[in-house]
Amino acid sequence: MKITVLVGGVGGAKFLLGVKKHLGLDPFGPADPDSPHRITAIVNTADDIRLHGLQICPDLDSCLYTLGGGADLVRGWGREEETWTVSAELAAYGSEAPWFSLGDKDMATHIVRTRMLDAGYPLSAVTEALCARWQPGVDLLPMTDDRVETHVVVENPETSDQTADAPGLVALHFQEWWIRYGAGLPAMSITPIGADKATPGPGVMEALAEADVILIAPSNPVVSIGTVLAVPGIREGLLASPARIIGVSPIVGGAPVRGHADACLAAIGVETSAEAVGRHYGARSADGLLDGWLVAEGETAEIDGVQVRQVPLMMSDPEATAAMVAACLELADVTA
Ligand code: FO1
Repeated sequence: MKITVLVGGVGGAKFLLGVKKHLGLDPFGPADPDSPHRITAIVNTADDIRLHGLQICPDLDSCLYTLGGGADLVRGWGREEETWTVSAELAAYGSEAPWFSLGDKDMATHIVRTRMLDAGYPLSAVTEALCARWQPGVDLLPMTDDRVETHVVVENPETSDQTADAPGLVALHFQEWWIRYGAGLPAMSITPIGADKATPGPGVMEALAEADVILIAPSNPVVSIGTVLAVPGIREGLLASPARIIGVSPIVGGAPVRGHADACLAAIGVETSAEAVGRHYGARSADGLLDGWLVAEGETAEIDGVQVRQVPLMMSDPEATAAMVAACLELADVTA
């Protein structure tokens, strides 16, 4: 069976653990060469940021480390048993973005990636090289090899007294809005800069066309899934695929399970509920994406043209997540 999954960072990586588990793979181990199954993740790259001369790809790295068994699953990003010596030294020098903590082990990934990018390798080739070490057990495909960067327009938080009466607006890199300000500044707009000129990365369109089922992970609908869909061609590739498309709600009990999806949804005028996000993705029969939509137990969602199922949605461990994946495949009427 070929399963293609659209993913962001933390939530997407945890969801992929469940996909591996459901297909009988060790969630934290390499692919089984004898397995008849193939998992392809189309990963958001619009969170990427260049800092200290290094290209950092948070969502790709969350997948790499989590699926390769090197992630700190409690913190949700970065490496396990991490130290922060270099980051502290950078801050001591007054270097840029001290609010963005870079672990010492994590730094090695960014140095290797940046050297390869500067040597002219596309992000997809770089990711393949990093996967040779980490063996994530799934094909990790950047949504595009082109530069796409989510920026958020907010009221200028740095108003000085002479601009107090007209603070004006400022565009922050997504990471600054997300980390430094905890997504606490109301976003006037959230834009994946460069998406309109980007093309799908190598293997992306094939992964959509050849899938037996396409899953939309419980990632941030705006800055993870929305940005993947913003790459011209990807939405069309989903709709043209013979595979059924099943999404999993990232909202449980009217709140994001993790992160600040509510602040992102507010920015695009979508209510923070499983039903509203399902309607936002839309029914495939009505120019949307979904054939099926998983919501948490006890929740309801009326979405014309979309089959909705209530299942436990807490990804507390790979087994629990595997049960969610099983529910997705059942809804898609495919069996592993
Ligand atoms: N998230 C934080 O909340 N604080 C950080 O200092 C931070 C640093 C960081 C460094 C590398 C990396 O790959 C991810 C990092 N993240 C941090 C998480 C990151 O903001 C998120 O993983 C995604 O970009 C949002 O889903």
